[in-house]
Amino acid sequence: MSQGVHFIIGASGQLGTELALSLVSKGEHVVLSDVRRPAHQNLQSLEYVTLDVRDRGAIDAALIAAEASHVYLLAAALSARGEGDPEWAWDLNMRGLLNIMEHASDSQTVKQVFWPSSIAVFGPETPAAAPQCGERKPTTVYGISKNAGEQWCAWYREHRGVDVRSVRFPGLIGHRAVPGGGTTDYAVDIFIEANLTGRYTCYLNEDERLPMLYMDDAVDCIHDLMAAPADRLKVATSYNVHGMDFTPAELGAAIAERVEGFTMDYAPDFRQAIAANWPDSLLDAEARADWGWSPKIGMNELVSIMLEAKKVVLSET
Ligand code: AKB
Repeated sequence: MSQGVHFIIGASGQLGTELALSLVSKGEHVVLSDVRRPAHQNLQSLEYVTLDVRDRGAIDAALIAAEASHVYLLAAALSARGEGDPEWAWDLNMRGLLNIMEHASDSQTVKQVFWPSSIAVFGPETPAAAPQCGERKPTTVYGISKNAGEQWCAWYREHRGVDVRSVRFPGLIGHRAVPGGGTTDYAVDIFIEANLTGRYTCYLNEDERLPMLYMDDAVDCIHDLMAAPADRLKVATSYNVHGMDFTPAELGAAIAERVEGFTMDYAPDFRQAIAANWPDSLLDAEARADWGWSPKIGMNELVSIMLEAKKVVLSET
């Protein structure tokens, strides 16, 4: 790995928690920041800074003090929550990104930035299996901000020499921290409820297929992309990365095979309309060719891992 200072913004969230745990396990120097302290017990003793990513002065001060070399900007308002407060979501997602890009443009210490985009950049006109260059007409505030963010990243790379790297994540499923505010969150909630109550009411239609990715593959994806030689990265915006895809009914059936008596019903809400505009799967040949993207976990292994790990989710978050 890099032997620098890895500064995670949004370190108390679902992906931030997992990335921090992984970097620590690799012996890296990690500094955490968020608007609330990390809940995971294994992160309690790490350096932590309370930071609002919209505050440029605070960003500059924290990154300089930490001598950050690698910045991971994971703080964001996700799709479902963003629709309830569009201006706040746009401000958080865009101001945060521009603050980091401006800082990185001027910094002598920041070498690389990671910023996640999302399947939310796609829209109803994108083919069900979304190509790397598929039509991007997002329908949510979150998707609009990710789409604009992809172009901003390309601009800062081209005009200011910022080494910013990015992928379009599908729904992320892990057991060391819970998600919040996303449309794909059902695929984590279902495991918690399967273990607690043996039943789950899904807010999406039973046949709403979405792309998903197991968290360890997502974290490896970040490590691999950050380690890739810059001259191998041909995509100017964000790389499609695909792990698996399934419908709520397929996931429920796989859980029912392992949890006796598990039942599921459906009460679709506003999140169904968001999901309906997203692709079923992502075509990720460019990520595979350019930097060796190769996920390991499919749906059946995921179900086994998540059911096995139930106590971790409930006790550590
Ligand atoms: C969401 O559901 O908003 C996120 C995403 C797909 O980016 N998980």
